[in-house]
Amino acid sequence: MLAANRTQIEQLARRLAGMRSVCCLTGAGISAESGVPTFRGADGLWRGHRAEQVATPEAFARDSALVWAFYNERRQRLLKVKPNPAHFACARLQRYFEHFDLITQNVDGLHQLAGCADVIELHGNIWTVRCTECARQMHGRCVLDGDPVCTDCGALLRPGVVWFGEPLPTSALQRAQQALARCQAMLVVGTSSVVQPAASMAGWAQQQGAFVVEVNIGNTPQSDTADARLVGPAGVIFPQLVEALESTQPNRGRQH
Ligand code: BV8
Ligand code: ZN
Repeated sequence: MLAANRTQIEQLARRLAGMRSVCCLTGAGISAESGVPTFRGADGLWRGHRAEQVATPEAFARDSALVWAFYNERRQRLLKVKPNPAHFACARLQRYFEHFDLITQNVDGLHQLAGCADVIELHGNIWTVRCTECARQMHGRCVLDGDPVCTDCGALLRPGVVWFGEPLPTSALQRAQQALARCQAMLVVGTSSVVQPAASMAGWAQQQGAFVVEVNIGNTPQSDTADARLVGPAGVIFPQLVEALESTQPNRGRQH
């Protein structure tokens, strides 16, 4: 598979340059160059467990200490990582287009650290915890000790992420659907396109006429249906795409 070349990137930039509304769906691959392990890549196992086995309500009911160990280890690692050029390129795209909706499956908060606003977090955020009994919710970039309990009611706290088998937050899903309905192009970046309902979103966008571009280092179930593909690491390709866009119409940028 040939890596994307400059000509492909410039061709795509010319096509996107005149658009007003673009959306972007990101997955674990966009954080890979920050040193964050992906879910299904070679580094996707945690102590022999797959995420699907640990990131479930059943696993938490069965062994909350094991699940908290999984999340605390990820928190520990995430405290040390920084956004990479792909995250910063997303923030520049948000300033370039009149409407640029960023939808992410990631829970690492790196898009926000890179300056992206109004990030639509389909699967929640690893820095949020919520009470298993009352409505208490807290957010903080730190590692928690053991099984953390609620300061209001004393019940066990859980990670504020969406586990397998749990519905996505209604507000995030509605915002994503609005973004998909209005976008003229959709960039699908660094996702294996296997987790539902995120994996169906590019098809929804395409049905209403959006031009779908996949940015990935490999093949996915999405690859054959995408209208264009840029093969290679997002941290290399995305900044090149932004530079090509900005050189086609340098004075673009949303009027804040
Ligand atoms: C739900 C939070 C319904 C936790 C995560 C059909 C329809 C509907 C549901 C299902 C269905 N079939 C099965 C289901 C259930 C399930 C599902 O989809 N299972 C899969 C495994 C088949 N879906 C759900 O349970 C969802 N809920 O549908 O609810 C419902 C309704 C009402 C009432 C009850 C239930 C909830 C899913 C959310 C799960 N939570 N995360 C946590 O993070 O701890 S999902 C998890 O996977 C992460 O969020 C991750 O982002 C996401 C997707 O993975 P990817 O991001 O794509 O990462 P992956 O490693 O797979 O791939 C990385 C890609 O990057 C690769 O392609 C690689 O080539 C590429 N790459 C690597 N490096 C780079 C790169 N690309 C570019 N540059 C690089 N440098
Ligand atoms: Zn509580």
